Amino acid sequence: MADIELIITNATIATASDTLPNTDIAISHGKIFLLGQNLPALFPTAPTLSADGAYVLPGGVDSHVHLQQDNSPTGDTWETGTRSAIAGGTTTVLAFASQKRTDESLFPVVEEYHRRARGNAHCDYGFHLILSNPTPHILENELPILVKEEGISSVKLYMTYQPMRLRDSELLDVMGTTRSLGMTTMIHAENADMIDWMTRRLEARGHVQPYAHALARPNIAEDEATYRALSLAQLADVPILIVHMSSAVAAGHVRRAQTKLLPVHAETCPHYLFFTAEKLRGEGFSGAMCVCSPALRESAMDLDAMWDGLVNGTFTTFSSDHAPAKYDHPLGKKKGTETFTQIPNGLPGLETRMPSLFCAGVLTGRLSVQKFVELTASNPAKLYGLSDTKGTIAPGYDADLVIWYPTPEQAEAFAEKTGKTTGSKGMTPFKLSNAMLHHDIDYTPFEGMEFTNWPRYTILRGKVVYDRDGAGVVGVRGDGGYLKRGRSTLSRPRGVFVNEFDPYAT
Ligand code: DUC
Ligand code: ZN
Ligand code: ZN
Repeated sequence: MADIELIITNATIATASDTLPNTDIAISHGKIFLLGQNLPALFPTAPTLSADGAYVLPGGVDSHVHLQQDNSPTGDTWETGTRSAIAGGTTTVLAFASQKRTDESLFPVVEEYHRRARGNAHCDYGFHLILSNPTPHILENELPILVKEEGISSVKLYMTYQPMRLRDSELLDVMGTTRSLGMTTMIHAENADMIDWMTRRLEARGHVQPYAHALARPNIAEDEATYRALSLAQLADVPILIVHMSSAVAAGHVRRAQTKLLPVHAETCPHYLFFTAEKLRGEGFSGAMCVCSPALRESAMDLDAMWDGLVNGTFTTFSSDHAPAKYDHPLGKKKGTETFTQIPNGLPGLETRMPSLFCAGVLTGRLSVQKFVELTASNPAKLYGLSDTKGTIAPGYDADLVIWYPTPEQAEAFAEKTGKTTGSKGMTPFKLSNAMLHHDIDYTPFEGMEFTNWPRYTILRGKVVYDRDGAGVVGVRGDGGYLKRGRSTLSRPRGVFVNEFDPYAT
């Protein structure tokens, strides 16, 4: 008889493709063992957890997270960041191991990030590499080893930020290597020279307040770089993902490329759904809290375009880009009191990513629950080489699960159908305050926003790690383990070139 450690009963399971009502989930050795009905009768001694009338969805996979990077001394640590992840229904994070321009080898970089994360994570994790000095030695000799032995199957490349930006020829060289190694290539697409040119002029005329950040990084800088990144990827015949997209025109470039069947993916983030640049005009210096790149956009039309892109498939993933800095700290946001150029870029959002989209998307009917699962868990798992263990609810997969309280309607439907009442009549809507969150940051851009739901339980490989109405975070640091990843199962090079010349032919 199988060793069943937990049975979740009466779940309404949703995956990226289906909804299965009234299903029990039996978990053994941290994996989903069996889905079925009346499973407690089969395994009478197994402990049970009721999901009467509630959705049970795959644990979130947040594929764009910055933790404990050198350039963010006041941000979250691996412990505090992953603690906030599980409290928001995320059970896997993919964060960055970041190479500095002066680093001649990636091995010490990766080892250092292992040291920071090891034994400290509340959820499972993997690393993307940020490449800012892609020497021929690194491309030819080191990346193949990191893919094979460390299971690091993705890189992020920057087209902006002087310390990290790569020239077009460097981007092409890296793409040639990632193509041959089957790595997923993430691109931060903004035109560095446009931004620098605007920044110099703004500062020279005394525009140094947080709001000038948005003026310095107009939509056109994202439009141009996105189109260029797509063109470079087409030339190199390499699949790419444009990260943290924020504007309608740039998303249109992606959409058209996808229509031409180019293997192009894109990501957007919560802050580009909910906030405009008006946030940067907050009282005094408070606009600094919402300084991020790309900048929040002026027009609500861009926000609508991001929602449309989630629904119509332009965006493959929905990630937090959690890259916080404390507000009231001389090395945090306050570093930029003299001029916006010194404000660290980035916002906290790991904990609020899943609940914000669940409430404003699924519960309002704007997004199907299947699409929610696809964007927040299944697609990031597939794109980043975790498709055999994470991102769905099926026998053999890791038992990473989130139980969402039933809404009042779900509770009522359950009662009508079964004659039983659910444990909850549905959550009372509440206004979020930073004190409710589990990160180590002194603000949230979602302060005061109404939430109609929040994960009730988060389960990591069969273990309850978050119990919202009980003791809160009940997991411990070290629960999370390192994930060696494989290659993307979403796309691969097409073997189609822009003319008769195959640039990879030997
Ligand atoms: N933009 C990035 O590219 N990374 C971290 C934070 C941000 O705002
Ligand atoms: Zn970026
Ligand atoms: Zn980022």
